[in-house]
Amino acid sequence: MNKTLPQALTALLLILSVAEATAQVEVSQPWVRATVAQQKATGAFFQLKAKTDARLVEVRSSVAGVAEVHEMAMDGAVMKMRAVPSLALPAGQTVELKPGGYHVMLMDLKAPIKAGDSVPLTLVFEGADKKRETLEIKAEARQLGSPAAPTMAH
Ligand SMILES: [Cu+2]
Repeated sequence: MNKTLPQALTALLLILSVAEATAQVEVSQPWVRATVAQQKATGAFFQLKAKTDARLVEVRSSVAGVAEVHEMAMDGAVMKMRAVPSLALPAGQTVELKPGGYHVMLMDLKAPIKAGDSVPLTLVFEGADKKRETLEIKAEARQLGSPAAPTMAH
């Protein structure tokens, strides 16, 4: 009897610490740029903060056939974007995905994304120990800028 309670407590603490360990990366302010008719690609943006060194290695969404992490880079005088295999998330540092910077490209959209829509995103993170963690989030679609604004070219 004397032994079982501490054992139960130890087991409980273990469960609690495991539960805490699963939330390694915090996602805040997720949003997706709403699209206009015929637009087949758009960007998803959010802030990431990892407790320990991690990487964003994969993004999926049921609204898009393809989802990639992109970076913007100057190619001569032209700003271009390209896919990156993963995005480093140094421990404790906020990494912002935003227009003009890193972003998640949602391509091959199955339907237009209207302002106010809730867009499901699945983010896969990999820790320094190679363990993977999957996070499901919802990003609100927002209309930014005019529809006539040039769309990002790939
Ligand atoms: Cu892009």
